[in-house]
Amino acid sequence: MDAPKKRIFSGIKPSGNLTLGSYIGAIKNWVALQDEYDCLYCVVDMHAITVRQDPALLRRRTLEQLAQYIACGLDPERNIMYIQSHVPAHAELSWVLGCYTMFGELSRMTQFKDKSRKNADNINAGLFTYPVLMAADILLYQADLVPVGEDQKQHVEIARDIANRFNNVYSQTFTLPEPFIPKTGARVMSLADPMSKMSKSEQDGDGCICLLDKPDDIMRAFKRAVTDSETCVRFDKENKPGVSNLMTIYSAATGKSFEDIENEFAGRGYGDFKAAVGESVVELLRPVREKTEDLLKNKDYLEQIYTEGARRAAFLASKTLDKVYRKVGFVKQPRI
Ligand code: AQP
Repeated sequence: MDAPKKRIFSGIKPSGNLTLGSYIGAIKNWVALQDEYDCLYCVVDMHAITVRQDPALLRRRTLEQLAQYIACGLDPERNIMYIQSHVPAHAELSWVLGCYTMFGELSRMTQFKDKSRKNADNINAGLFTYPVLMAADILLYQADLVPVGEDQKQHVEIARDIANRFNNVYSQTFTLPEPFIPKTGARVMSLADPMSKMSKSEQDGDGCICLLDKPDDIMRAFKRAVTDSETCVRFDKENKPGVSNLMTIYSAATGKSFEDIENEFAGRGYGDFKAAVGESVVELLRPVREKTEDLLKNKDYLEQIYTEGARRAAFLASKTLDKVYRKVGFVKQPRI
C-alpha cells in the first residue's frame, strides 16, 4: 500500500491585490506541490483584519483571491480551497493555543514589530496574537509542511514550539510542522526600492506588480525599475539589489538560470534587460488575468468551490478540535 501523502497548509491574507511576490514566493510553488501532497490552500481573511480593511473591498478581494488561486493553476478538486472565516475551528483552536503561548515569544516576532511600526495608531491585540491564529491554521490540519517565504519562517517555528509544548503536556496531539522554503525566488523586492519586500498592502507607485495589472502598466513599471550606476547584468544581491531582483523575477518567469541570464545580456544595456524582464512578466501573467476575469463572471461557481472547500476543511478540523477539547478537559459538547 502507498504511504499516505504528506499534508500541506498555506494561505495568503487578502490585505491587498495579489502581487508578483505572492505568485513567485508562494502560489507558483503551491501549484508544483499539488500533485505530490495533500494540500489545503486558504484565503486567510481573519488575518487580514489585524490591519484596518474596508469591508466591501475585503469581501471583493477575498473572492478575487480565490479566483486567482484557480487561475494560477490550483485545482479545486485536488486541493481543499476555502475561506478561513468559513471554518470556525480556526478561531476556536486559536483561543486554546493562546493559553499555551508565552507573551515573551510573541513579543519577539519580527512581523509584529514591523507592522506595529507601520500601523502605530492601531497596534491591536490581533496583530500581537497573529502567530497563534497562524499556528491554529496549521495545526488544525496536522500539516507536515508549510510553504512560506523567508519572512514567515519565524511563524512556522513558533507554531512548532506551541505544538511541542501542548504535546508535552497532554501526549501526542499535533504533528510538528516544518517550513518549506523554495530554493529560488524566495523573496521578491519592490521595483522602486529593492531593499523592501514587494507587498500587497504597499501598492503605491511603480514598485509593485499585481497579478491583474494590464501589460502597459507592467512594462512601464519595469522600465522605471531601480537598478544601479553600472551597466552589467550580474547577480550580486548585496551590491546590485535592483538588478539581482530583476534577475530573480526573470528567472522565475522564464526558467532560465542566473548564468544564462548573465550571458544573454552580456554587453547589452539595462534598457534591453528591463524590457525583456517586463515582457516575460506580461506573458507569465496574461493567462492568469484572463482566467481570473472569466472566473469572476461566474460567482455561482466560486461559491460552489468555497462551500465545498469549507465542508472538507471543517470535517478535518473537527477531528483535531474534538481531540484538543477533550485533552484540555472540556465537557463533551452536546448536539445543539
Ligand atoms: N515579495 C514577496 N516575495 C516572496 N514571497 C512573498 N510573499 C508575499 N510577498 C512576497 C509570500 O506570500 C505568502 C503569503 O503572504 P501573506 O499575505 O500571508 O503575508 P505577507 O508575507 O505579509 O504578504 P504581503 O504581501 O507583504 O502582505 P501585507 O502587505 O498585507 O503584509 C507568504 O508565504 C509570503 O512569504
